[in-house]
Amino acid sequence: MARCIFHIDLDAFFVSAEEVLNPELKGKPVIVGGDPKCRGVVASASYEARTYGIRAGMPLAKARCLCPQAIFIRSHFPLYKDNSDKFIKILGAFSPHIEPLGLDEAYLDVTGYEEPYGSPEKLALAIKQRINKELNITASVGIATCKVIAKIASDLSKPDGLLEIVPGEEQSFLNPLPIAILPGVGKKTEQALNDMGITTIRELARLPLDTIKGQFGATGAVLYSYARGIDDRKVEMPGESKSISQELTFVRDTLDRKFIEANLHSLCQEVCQDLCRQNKRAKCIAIKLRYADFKTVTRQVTLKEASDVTRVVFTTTQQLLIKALTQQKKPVRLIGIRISSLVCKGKQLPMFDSGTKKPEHLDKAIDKIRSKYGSSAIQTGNGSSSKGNQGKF
Ligand code: TTP
Ligand code: MG
Repeated sequence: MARCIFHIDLDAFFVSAEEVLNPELKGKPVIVGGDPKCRGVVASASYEARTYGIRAGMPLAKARCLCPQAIFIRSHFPLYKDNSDKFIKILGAFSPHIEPLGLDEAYLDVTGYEEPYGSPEKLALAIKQRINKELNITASVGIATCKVIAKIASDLSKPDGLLEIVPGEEQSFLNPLPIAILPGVGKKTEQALNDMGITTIRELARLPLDTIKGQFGATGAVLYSYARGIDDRKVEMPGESKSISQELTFVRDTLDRKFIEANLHSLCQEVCQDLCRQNKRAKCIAIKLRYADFKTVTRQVTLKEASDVTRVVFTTTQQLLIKALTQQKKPVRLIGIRISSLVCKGKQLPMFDSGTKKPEHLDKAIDKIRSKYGSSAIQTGNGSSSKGNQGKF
């Protein structure tokens, strides 16, 4: 039996969440990402802003050049997380087979669950309406027999769209589309395919498996299937994260060690909070430094015992930082931290003496306060002067 897969993606998510709080923003070119005088990038652009050519990932300064009247807003992650949790909960009411991706999109396998609604389209409309009613945000839905086509369909239907590719129509839907629309075709692959004279999925689908595999290896085999509308991947909860990372670009390149350390401490707090939420400890700790000339170095150590204690993680990264700064005396543009080799915490280890437990208790108390009142609600001594644009390692 053919499967019925939905891909559901909220429209201009960060901007939409801001518009709910401030309806005056509606209908205007709005950009979430931060102050255009700073060096961040566009996280989300309203559809009005997109008419000026503004896209996610574009430097804010460039966005301002393209649309000087645009309204720029800083990101508010607790707000987006809250909306995201509600979004996933709504989807779970329609089918238990859910695969969230990022904050604002998910696959839903609704095979069999569409029957009470009369058709997949009617079920999709019910989901869209519920999201709109509860979150006041529009969503776009792609319906198909597999994930890759459902994803492309929802992308093409945006905003506030609904596009169903009925069984048997997969190839004719894909044929005229540009290759760049296929997941897995990045800039390099696109260029390599263009060099082979291939610009549409129809042309890609004509390539023999050996040719495409010879050129792109395992990715080639996947593209071969996708170009034919073949994708057997199940809708399933993603595996647990193997690492956690955070990074920060400073507003100005800096040599000020105390300032870098204070920001490093904030990043350590954030990753340790994430660790605690996942009930894990980390053994491997790494820092990343990008200098003003964009040269990037990483330094890593493995702890004797896995930890989720901010103080332990910070002290370790601080030592790595001092070593790196002593080796290269150049202004720093970006600092990042990544913790990996994550192990499940299980029950409390009996070996801890009360002195070791104290920082752990402190972390937990801080974590509780922050999850209730936001991450700026409480700071410890080191982390009071974060200035920059935060993202992933
Ligand atoms: P997307 O769903 O890719 O984008 P979007 O929801 O803003 O717009 P669309 O209508 O096209 O779906 O990403 C979801 C959110 O993730 C987005 O609102 C902000 C965040 N994000 C970033 O922070 N950086 C990025 O480069 C991208 C693509 C998204
Ligand atoms: Mg979206």
